[in-house]
Amino acid sequence: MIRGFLRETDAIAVLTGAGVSAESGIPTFRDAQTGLWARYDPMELATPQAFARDPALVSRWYDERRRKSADCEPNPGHLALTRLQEEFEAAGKHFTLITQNVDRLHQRAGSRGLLELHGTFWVWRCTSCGEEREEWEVPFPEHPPRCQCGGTRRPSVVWFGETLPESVLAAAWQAAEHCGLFLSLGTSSLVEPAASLGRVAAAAGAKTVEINPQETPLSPWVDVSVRGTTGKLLPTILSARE
Ligand code: BV8
Ligand code: ZN
Repeated sequence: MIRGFLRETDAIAVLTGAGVSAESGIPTFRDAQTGLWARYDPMELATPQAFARDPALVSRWYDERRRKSADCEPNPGHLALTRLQEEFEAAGKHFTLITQNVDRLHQRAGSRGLLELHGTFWVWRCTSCGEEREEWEVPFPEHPPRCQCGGTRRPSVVWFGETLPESVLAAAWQAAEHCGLFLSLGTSSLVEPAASLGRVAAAAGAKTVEINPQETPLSPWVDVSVRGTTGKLLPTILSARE
C-alpha cells in the first residue's frame, strides 16, 4: 500500500522526530536521561525559565547533547530519506523534510532544504546583541558561552513556551496542506504545533503513514500506522517501489 502511495504522489511531506535518531545512538526525549542528567526533565531544561535560572547548567546539557550527536553517524533511516529526496527531485516531484530534531543528522546524511521547526544546537545566538553563528567546537571552553559584546549566548533552538520561526512553520503547514503523501516518522506526536501537521495533511486529503514502534495520538488518524523502527523499515519501504 505504501509503495502505491509513493508511486502515485508527486508531492511528499515528511515529519521526523527523535525516534529517527535513536538508532544512531541518540536518546529520544522520552528515553530516561542518564548520568548527571538523570534527575532533570528535558521538557523542564528546554525552557527559557531554566536558562534564566541556571544558564551554565542548560548550556552544559546542550553541550553534552552536541558531543553525543558529534560522536554519532546518520543511520539507514536518515540515508533512505536522502535517497528518496534525490529520486523525487530528479523526477521533478516535490519533497519537503520537516524535522523537530536539533541534531542536524539529516543534513549530515545529505538531506537538503530541511525545515528545522525547533532550530538546532549547532547554531548559538547572543541574548544581548542577537549575533548568531554556527558553533561546531565541542565542548565549549566555558558555560554558558560568551559573545564578544560580553552577552550570554544560548542555543538557537525553540524552547517550550517560545514560538516557532514563523516562516519555517508557515512553509511546513503549506507542505502538509499541499502534499499527496505525508509520512510521520519516529515522533510521539505530543508536542504542538508539530503534532498537528499530520492531521492537517489528512484533512487536506493526503495519504498519511506513520512509522513508530509504539502507538501515538496520531495513529487513529493515519491511513497506515506501521509498528517498527525507521532505521530498519525505511530502507525497505522507500526503495522497494522500483
Ligand atoms: C508554542 C527544541 C506558542 C529544544 C523542542 C496546545 C496544546 C497543549 C500544549 C501546547 C499547545 N500549544 C503549545 C503548547 C505548549 C507546548 C507543547 O506542545 N507542550 C506539550 C508537551 C504538550 N508547545 C510549545 O511550547 C511550542 N511553542 O506553542 O509557542 C505558545 C506558547 C505557549 C502556550 C501556547 C502557545 C514549542 C515546542 C518546541 C519545544 N522545543 N525541541 C530541544 O530539543 O532541546 S520540542 C522537543 O520535544 C523535540 O524537538 C520534539 O518536538 C519533542 C520530542 O518529541 P519527539 O521528537 O517525537 O520525541 P519523543 O522522545 O517524544 O518520542 C520519540 C518517539 O520515537 C516515540 O514515539 C518512540 O516510540 C519513537 N521511537 C523510538 N525509537 C524509534 C522510534 N521511532 C522510529 N524508530 C525508532 N528506532
Ligand atoms: Zn553579543
